[in-house]
Amino acid sequence: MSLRDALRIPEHEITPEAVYRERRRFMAAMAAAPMMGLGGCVEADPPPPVDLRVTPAQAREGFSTREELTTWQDATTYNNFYEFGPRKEQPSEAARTLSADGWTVTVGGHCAKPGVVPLEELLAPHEQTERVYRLRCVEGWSMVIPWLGIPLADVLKRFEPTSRARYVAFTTLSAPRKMPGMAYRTLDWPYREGLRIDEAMHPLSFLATGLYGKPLPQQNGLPIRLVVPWKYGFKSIKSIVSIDFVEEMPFTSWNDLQPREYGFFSNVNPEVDHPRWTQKTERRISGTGSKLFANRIPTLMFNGYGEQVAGLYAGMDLEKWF
Ligand SMILES: Nc1nc2c(c(=O)[nH]1)N[C@H]1C(S)=C(S)[C@@H](COP(=O)(O)O)O[C@H]1N2
Ligand SMILES: [Mo]
Repeated sequence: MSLRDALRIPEHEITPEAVYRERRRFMAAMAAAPMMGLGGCVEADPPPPVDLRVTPAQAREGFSTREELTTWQDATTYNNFYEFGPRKEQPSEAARTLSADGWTVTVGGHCAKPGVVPLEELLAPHEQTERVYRLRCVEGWSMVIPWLGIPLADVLKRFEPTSRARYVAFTTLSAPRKMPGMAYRTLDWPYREGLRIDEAMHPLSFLATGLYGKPLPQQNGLPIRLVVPWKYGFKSIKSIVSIDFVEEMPFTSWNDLQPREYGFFSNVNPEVDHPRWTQKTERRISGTGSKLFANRIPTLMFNGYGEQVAGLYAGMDLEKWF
């Protein structure tokens, strides 16, 4: 089976970048664009999730944006994927060592249907849809990318998590011989990330299989990665090989490296600065201009997805739980 078959990307949804741009210029012309601390700790448990209801209409509002897209070129050559090295150009310049062939995802923990699932089987029951999301890196740059994929909740529900599943932990492939950056002890490999169960089940949380209608290139997290658009980019873990339903807040790589800099939640928040970078503004990498002179724009609370997600954190002190 070809990767395209495995990913079930419908041919008519493969839109060349030029067509995307045209379509979006048209949309922009049709409608006036709607404008859209430190000291946290992980020893204690955060308040339990509230019962958030997101209406389908509210959710759909978050599924796209009229902002100018980041080019395919920039989205696939300016990457953070430390397993291929710490510099932005390294992931795209690395040898093409990863392949989706034979890829499996191990699902375990508190769920009724754990198992080792071949990628094709994981994706087969689901329709691929497109989401145009902002992605905001904690380093202060951001992109707008048309992703292809599946709502994360749809995939997770198939494994029937039990009531003890309060968090979901994700792990990236660990293949030191294929991933030269793993020779550096930048992080405690394998790369690991996690979400609270209600965050993982939120309609905006997305399991991406592609961008710009094409399967994910290696540097963007082939063959599946998370996109959690209201959180800093590092929560959007790439090249996932395992998913675990757990009771306790899981280990996460960046939080482990520097807990004062990287909180477990890491919701985009212009009011809580990172010790080394302001989070009040961001350098938007979009369009065909130079990355270096990219527009500086204000960063929005929850990356502009507050209407959809703020309710998840009702009553939580966001300086403590940053
Ligand atoms: N496994 C893994 N996932 C990762 C990273 C990484 O180094 N390793 N970097 C993260 C960071 S810091 C960001 S900003 C995004 C970047 O995603 P993109 O390169 O597709 O834009 O991926 C995230 N996912
Ligand atoms: Mo990032």
